[in-house]
Amino acid sequence: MGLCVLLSIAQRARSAFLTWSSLDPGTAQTPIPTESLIAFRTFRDGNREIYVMNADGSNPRNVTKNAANDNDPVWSPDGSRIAFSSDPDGNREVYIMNADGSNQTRLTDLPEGARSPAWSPDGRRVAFVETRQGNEQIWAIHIDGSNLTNLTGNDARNFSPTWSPDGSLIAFHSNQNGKDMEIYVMNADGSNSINLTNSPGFDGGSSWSPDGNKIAFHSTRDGEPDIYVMNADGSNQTRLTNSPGLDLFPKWSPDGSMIAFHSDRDRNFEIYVMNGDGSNQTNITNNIALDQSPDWQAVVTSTR
Ligand SMILES: [Ca+2]
Ligand SMILES: [Ca+2]
Ligand SMILES: [Ca+2]
Ligand SMILES: [Ca+2]
Repeated sequence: MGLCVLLSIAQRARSAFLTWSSLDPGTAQTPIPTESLIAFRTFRDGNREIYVMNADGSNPRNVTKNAANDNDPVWSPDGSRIAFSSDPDGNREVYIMNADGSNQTRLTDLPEGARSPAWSPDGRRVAFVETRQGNEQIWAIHIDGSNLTNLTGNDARNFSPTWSPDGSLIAFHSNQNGKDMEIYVMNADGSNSINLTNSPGFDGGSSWSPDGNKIAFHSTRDGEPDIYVMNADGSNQTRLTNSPGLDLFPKWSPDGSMIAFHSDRDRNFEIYVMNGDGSNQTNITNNIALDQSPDWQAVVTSTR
């Protein structure tokens, strides 16, 4: 029975990536897997909500549907749930819900609040940022609410955790060198923090490629925020976007061929997707409201 479910998921995932569409068939082909989903946050309904849309931008739907400020959506590794941050009872905490928005449940309960959840690849833990102003720390917690652990434990500001695909490492950005924000990688238990970037300006928003070989990130090293990519050891740092807008928070597609990010290059924030080499940058939201923080579903789930 379990094998049947696994086979079903594998077949559905495979068919998703064999089904392509093009947003502009008259010019360059931009293949986007139409059956995979992107979660994002938007202000189009008057307060921040988590939406889910097809990866070509079609069929956007509000899944949180509440009066609170819903932010930072991230898919569970099996694609069945979404972690996010929200403030329905006053301060911002990490929540988990089913992908259709049902069963919204608070995971953290910290006096200073929590945000920026990141799901571990084995689905058992969530890393997040505890928002103690000026001393933000990376923590991890089991999804049953147990084993709350401060992973950074330093005097610096630490943000945006993201797990390596094998679960052994967490990338984040921090000013722990006493200068400006740089991307660091530490062991998943918080030990052995290593600086991967060492450039003037803000480096952050890292996202690990599904094969573990690359990290996409944003940086202001060339003047204003753009998307970059580097090898996971920090070598070969390469610029992918060159727009006058704020290009931020890249996230890889599940097959590693594309990168989603948000940008205000067209004067309001939209979700864009591009090929992994920076070509074919395409606006997939096209909505006058603020659209930000995309996260690409890793696996197409069985509907059962
Ligand atoms: Ca809301
Ligand atoms: Ca820097
Ligand atoms: Ca830019
Ligand atoms: Ca928009």
